[in-house]
Amino acid sequence: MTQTDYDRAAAVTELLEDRLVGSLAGDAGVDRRTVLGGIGVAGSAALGIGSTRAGATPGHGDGNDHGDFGTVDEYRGSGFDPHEFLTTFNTGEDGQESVPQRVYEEDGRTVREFEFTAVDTTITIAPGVEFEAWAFNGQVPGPTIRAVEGDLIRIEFENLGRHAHTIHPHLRNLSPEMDGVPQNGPGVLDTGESFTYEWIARPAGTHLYHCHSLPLKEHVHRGLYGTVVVDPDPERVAENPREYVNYHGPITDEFRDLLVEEARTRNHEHAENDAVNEMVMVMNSFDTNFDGENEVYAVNTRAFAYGVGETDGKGGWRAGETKRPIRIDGTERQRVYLANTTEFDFINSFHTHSQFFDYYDHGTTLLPTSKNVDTIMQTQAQRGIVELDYSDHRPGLYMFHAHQSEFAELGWMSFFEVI
Ligand SMILES: [Cu+2]
Repeated sequence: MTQTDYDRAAAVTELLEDRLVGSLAGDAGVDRRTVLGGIGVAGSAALGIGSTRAGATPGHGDGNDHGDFGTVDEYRGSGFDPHEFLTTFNTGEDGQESVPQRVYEEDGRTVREFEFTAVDTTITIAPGVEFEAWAFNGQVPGPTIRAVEGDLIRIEFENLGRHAHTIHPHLRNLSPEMDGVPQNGPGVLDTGESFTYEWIARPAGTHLYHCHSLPLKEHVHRGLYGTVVVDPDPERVAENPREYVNYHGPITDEFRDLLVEEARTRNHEHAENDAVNEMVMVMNSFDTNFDGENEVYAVNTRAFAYGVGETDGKGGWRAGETKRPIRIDGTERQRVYLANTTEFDFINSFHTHSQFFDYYDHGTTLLPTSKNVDTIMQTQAQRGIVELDYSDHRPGLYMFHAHQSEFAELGWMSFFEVI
């Protein structure tokens, strides 16, 4: 890849980003200095507060009478980094500082315990463009939880936001009180209230959690969502191989071994997993003027975060450059845990240039549900696993993006940099 190619990619990214930021001029939360002067300084959140609160009021079912208990300023500038988020899995043993967590045995079962809060906060979704979010642990998307099939996920949840929230898991959960909906168990949790959710991690796959308070679309769109990655247990796969395949033929010993081997590569406690480069991509969107349509689209919140910024053309990025492609080792297998939390649009998509990939819908099978495709779509809350192999590609930049052209131009456009 030559200097020119990087320069061109940077120019395209910059053009799209400038156009996006320009198009938001006048919307809530946009820093006018950035719009007018092109200065990449985030600020002026105050511009957005009045109008976004007004936008939150109509039809609001969970009350807004808790005064100013909220923690608007607490997490501002916490420096959410889409690149860091991409590869951070909270397993109880390892994860983010903003997520207190621990792992221990209880009644013969592994418990992975996390402390979650819901807070009102301000997040940056493009240079100078801020969004008044409701967020788990101050970040959008919320922390990625990772467990092994059969583990107990225990979440001590405290609502520090101004609105009533819940955590609803997309897992096979047998206890109605743990479903995180208004009509069961604790129902919605008002400001200052706490509840401990317990879910068995099952089935294996890529799943979601999100707030289920009403109005639902606002509680989701404001940022209260995240993913739960459940790693398959190779021993269980050996005993119940049928549950992990979309295949009706005979299961030979060889086939069983193949499935067990695949399960090991998916399980973070097995050495085979180290050979796979794993990433979490949450496709999300933001309605910055609260008109019921999205103005900004992204993977992991920041528009064009994985675009091309200023480079030295030799594989080095300018110091402090937050916009950069996802650098991958071409010899490694690439695995993307992909989820769609886009509100207001029914479908989002994932398209790779110069590459075809395997896709595992919901990640619940160990055989691909789509093989050799370059585009897949996900409806709201759908998720899956994308597996990519760039081992025969020449080093350089390979674009991937939503193949709704509009989404790509409004932020959901990225590059892999194969090295
Ligand atoms: Cu909520």
